[in-house]
Amino acid sequence: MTLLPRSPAAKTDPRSEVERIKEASHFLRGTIVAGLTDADQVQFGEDDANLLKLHGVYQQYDRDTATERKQKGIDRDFQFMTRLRIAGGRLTAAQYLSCDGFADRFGNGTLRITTRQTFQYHGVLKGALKGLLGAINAATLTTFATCGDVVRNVMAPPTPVRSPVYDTLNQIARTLSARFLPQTGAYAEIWVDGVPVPDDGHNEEPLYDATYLPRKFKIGLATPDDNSTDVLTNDLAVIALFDGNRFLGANLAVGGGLGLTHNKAKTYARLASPLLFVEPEALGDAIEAVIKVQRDHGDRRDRKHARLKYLVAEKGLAWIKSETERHAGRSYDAPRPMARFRVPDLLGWQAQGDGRWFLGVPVPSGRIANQGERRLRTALRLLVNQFQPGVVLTPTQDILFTDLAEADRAPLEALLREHGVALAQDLAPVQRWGMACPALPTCGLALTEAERVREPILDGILERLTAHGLEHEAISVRITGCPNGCARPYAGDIGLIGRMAGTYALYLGGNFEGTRLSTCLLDKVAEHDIPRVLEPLLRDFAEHRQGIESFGDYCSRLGNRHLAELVADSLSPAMI
Ligand code: SRM
Ligand code: SF4
Repeated sequence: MTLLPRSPAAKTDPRSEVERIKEASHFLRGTIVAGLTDADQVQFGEDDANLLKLHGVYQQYDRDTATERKQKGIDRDFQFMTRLRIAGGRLTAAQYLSCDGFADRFGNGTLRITTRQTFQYHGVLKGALKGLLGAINAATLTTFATCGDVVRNVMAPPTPVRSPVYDTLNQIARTLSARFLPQTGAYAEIWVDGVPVPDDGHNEEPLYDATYLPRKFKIGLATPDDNSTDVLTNDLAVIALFDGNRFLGANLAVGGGLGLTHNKAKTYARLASPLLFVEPEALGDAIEAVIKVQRDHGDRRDRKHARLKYLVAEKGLAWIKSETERHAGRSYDAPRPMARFRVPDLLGWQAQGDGRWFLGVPVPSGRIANQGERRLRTALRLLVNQFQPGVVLTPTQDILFTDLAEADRAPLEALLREHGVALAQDLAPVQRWGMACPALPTCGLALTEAERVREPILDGILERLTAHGLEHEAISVRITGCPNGCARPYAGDIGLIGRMAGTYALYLGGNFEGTRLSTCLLDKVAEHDIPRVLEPLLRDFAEHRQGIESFGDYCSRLGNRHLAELVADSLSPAMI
């Protein structure tokens, strides 16, 4: 890939290269249009590849074939991942069917539900990008600002129970998502044939300015009764408080984020800390004020130190609050006391509260695909076509179909079964709650497999659980191909985090409610050793757990020293 020569001024600029690229891009235009029309190149130059992220497009290559191609002297097989923006994961039936159709027309024939409640396409070729993004926009959806240094897809509890509480949460998610969308005309110009805006120095971004934010900025919503979003892992967590159905306002918590680098203590996972309470009508302004604090003070020199979490940890909450108040021009109350977080299980059939039903269908690793006898993608397309349900994508990479009548239940279930789709009741809890990121072959940062080994790893753990009568235990295992934490592995009971080919760091002791992070017990466990290493812990848990404590709570209570003693006999020196 070509890297533009740096200007003399850039040599003395302490900011990261990405800052220069954003600033020079004329509000995200760069030379993307020229790159798109250059039929001789199957990829974009490095600067445009960086800018494309803000348009929701990631330049990738097929890592499965890269070595062989290199040996043959052929360049990598470049292709693109494209991510949608779907606030709170809500889609209409028509939008779902459009998205499904695009997978064949433009992608690799699969749709992937992400851990932030949206869809990704993989395997899109450069020549198909314009068609795909145009079609997505025609379906009243967008890919704009789903990657890069901006406010990302806003998460909200997927629970489709019909109540003023969930209506309010979804309304807030949609409003925030729209409010913090970049204002530049670049996206419309490039992908939906908008009218080009001349570069006359006009600032198209009143909030973000020419260099946007120092880093990605994630917002999630929850209530104490429903933390399906793992809300405290976001840069900014909005915890809405209700008195019955009356929205009282929200506690804002700041500085969550999971990405870290193995063995680099300066990088770490962190849960958001409560900052302030804000009334309903002032919520958007308070959030904007926090974004401005990060915009102005986040580290623009070192991208590994640029998330809001480092600012919060280093400057302290009092400083963040006073800067937020300065931007908002008012003071805020301290956060209000909250009940303990809970996380509902949304899979299977459940009443919606208005006489209708919703069905939660498990989607392993979020991959909606036809694989052998399991024709999940076909089944879901037929289901949506026939029953016209509402569709909700969940933070656990599953899918909910809403607004179904009692009479729909039997034929709908029969349709899924005819296509070999496993329903919630066919799976053990450990299989239902397991998550994995895409990792190989698409993710350029993957050190190991994740999605492709999820099933064998969970099967191995389930075997050991069953041996100790724990097969009905709700344990969440989260697997990632590197320590960036895309499947939130530090927030579950068991985190398996790619270390180097075939080996994983074992993290234990997070909790289901998302209020405690796990810690690293073992540094390098080979994939095939994972069930064997967990065995003594599961045995001890079955024998000595206190009351109904969860596996994560048990591990946290024992602490790493005690856990290490328990696993000592099953270790080889390489694992420690
Ligand atoms: Fe992520 C980068 C996939 C949720 C932390 N993430 C990536 C990239 C784009 C790789 C890259 O930069 O080249 C991955 C694309 C892989 C592929 O082939 O599709 C990728 N992240 C994903 C998804 C698809 C994983 C999934 O299993 O669904 C999730 C898409 C969410 C979305 O719809 O927007 C996804 N990523 C997350 C989460 C979880 C969350 O947000 O709830 C995290 C941890 C929370 C956080 O942000 O701290 C996460 N992704 C990262 C990081 C580490 C950021 C950091 O602060 O260090 C990176 C690397 C980076 O940004 O430099 C990353
Ligand atoms: Fe890629 Fe790492 Fe994220 Fe997995 S956790 S998708 S390997 S960046």
